Amino acid sequence: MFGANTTSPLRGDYSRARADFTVEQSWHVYTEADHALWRRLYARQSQLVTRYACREFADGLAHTDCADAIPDLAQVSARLERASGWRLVAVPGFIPDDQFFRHLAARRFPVTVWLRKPEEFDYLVEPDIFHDFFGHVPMLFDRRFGDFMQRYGEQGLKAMASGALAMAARLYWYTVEFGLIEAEDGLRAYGAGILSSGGETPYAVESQKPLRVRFAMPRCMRTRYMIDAFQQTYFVIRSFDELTQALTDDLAPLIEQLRGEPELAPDRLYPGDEPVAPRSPRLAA
Ligand code: HBI
Ligand code: FE
Repeated sequence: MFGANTTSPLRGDYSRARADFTVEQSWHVYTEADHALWRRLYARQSQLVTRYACREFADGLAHTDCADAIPDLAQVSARLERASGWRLVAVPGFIPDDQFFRHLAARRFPVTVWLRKPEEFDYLVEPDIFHDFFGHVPMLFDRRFGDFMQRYGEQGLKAMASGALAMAARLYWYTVEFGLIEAEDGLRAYGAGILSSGGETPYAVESQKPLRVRFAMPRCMRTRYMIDAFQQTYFVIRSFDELTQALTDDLAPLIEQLRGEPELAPDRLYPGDEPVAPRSPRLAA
């Protein structure tokens, strides 16, 4: 009994996972140190949102109401379900691709329960609750974006069955994780990998270093990516309808067409690319 509330949820504890890889969040198990670290992470990232995130992300973040403590997933899930028909489920970490796709196809977003250590404040390779929640949940309050995610889950299952998982994963990577949008008020981020990273948020929108290319499905699905450094290429959409539209049709014919094509490098432009300029650091609200 004296041991209660002294240990945080264990990283990668799959021992209690159900067949669909969900677990109980066990919110009471987070320590005061965990909540304090969350507040620091939230404070840093939320301050970047006005300047760098798209409107949909900013609106969604306000709905999450999670500045002061690690969120109770069941509570946010109930609000989210009323807003967009999405729900949140708790998972121990990375789950198998087919299970991940199945959750998305059913409008359930898997959120990892454990929080990074203070020494991992700036970056970690695996998703933790800060990345999964702060990065992904705001956009799920947007019904159109939610529709895209659901379709991605459905098409991802089919792509997997036809041996094209890599192409589906690249589409996810360059949109859901690292997507940029050219909004009315300039270039902004909507990708969770960008918006959960203090360093990559200004980099993705303003730096002269990376390439920015107008989003096109075949280009994006052929491009390799790195998981342990800032991206070298970002793909820019004009509207979220463009994404939903891209997945309206069956992906299978495109996948068949691309199957024999070579992969593209993440650090160069190719014929047909439409470059997009970074946002000037001097402008912008
Ligand atoms: N599991 N928890 C979790 N989070 C992910 O983002 C994730 C996953 N399993 C598989 C997976 N992603 C990939 O299939 C997709 O990114 C394509
Ligand atoms: Fe993610």
